[in-house]
Amino acid sequence: MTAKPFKRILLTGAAGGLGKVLRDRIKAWSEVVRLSDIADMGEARSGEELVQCDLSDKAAVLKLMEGVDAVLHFGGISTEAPFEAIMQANILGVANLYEAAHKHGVKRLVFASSNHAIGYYRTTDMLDANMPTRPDSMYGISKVFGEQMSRYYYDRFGLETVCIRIGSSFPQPANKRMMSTYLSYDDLTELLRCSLFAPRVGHTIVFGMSDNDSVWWDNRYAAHLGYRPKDSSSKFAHLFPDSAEFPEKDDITTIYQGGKFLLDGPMFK
Ligand code: NAI
Ligand code: 15L
Repeated sequence: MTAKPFKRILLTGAAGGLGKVLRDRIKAWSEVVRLSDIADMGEARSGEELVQCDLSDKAAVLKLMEGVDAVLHFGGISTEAPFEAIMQANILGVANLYEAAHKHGVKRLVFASSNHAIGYYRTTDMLDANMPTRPDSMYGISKVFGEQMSRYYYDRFGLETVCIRIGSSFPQPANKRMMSTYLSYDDLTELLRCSLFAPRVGHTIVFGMSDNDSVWWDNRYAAHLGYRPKDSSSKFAHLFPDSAEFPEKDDITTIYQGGKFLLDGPMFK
């Protein structure tokens, strides 16, 4: 049997929606896949190690990273939520993750960032990765923090990260907005493969989208990843007939890219 390129890939957030989708898909790349989440992940299957751990627990995250050569970081709070929860999982959690990765000599991370890091741009704007962030929520701010951790750990230690500003990765778009933000599971997997195997990535920001007809994002600064999406939201166009205007006048959930996240926060007790 030919050796797989990685010895041990760590996938955080393995019990979540995308973690469950990725669990089997990433096995071809690594001899062992270490899966982690704060929640139960079921039974370990062949080639898997399961480690239940809270990202905000520094000692546990340091141990989690032992023997890991690459990280796919999908764990954390994935929507707007009370700031205390976001602070623990997405801010302290990401800081713990980077420090542990550095201490254990991990060479590359992929960070599941989000379109909510730039959700306060308009749906009539066209963005590239060099434009300033405009978060639409405390959740979006936590993703900006993660992207800056990537920037800093690369400049300071040469630890490489691809930050994927994922649009909407679900079986199909749930509304007209997601016709622009849709990222199929196959394209997500391909983008992860490109992020792990591109020879040099430094600190890269890429927009995680399929080859959709109507787009708000330009991936010109991530061309070195070699990502070529194969799917498109166009096959779901029949679900959203053109009768409703988009963006709708006075509806900020269609005027701004972040959609309904703009209305959800901030949440302080
Ligand atoms: P999800 O909410 O289904 O999964 C996140 C997982 O993280 C959960 O299993 C949860 O138990 C775990 N988690 C939460 N707090 C934790 C903690 N303190 N310690 C350890 N684990 C913790 O979210 P989903 O949809 O699977 O997204 C995965 C990642 O991708 C998230 O970081 C999310 O922000 C990001 N993303 C997802 C998008 C999508 O369309 N699904 C779009 C943009 C970003
Ligand atoms: C995200 O960042 C969320 O994690 C996901 O649940 C979706 O809401 C997605 O963005 C989106 O904007 O559609």
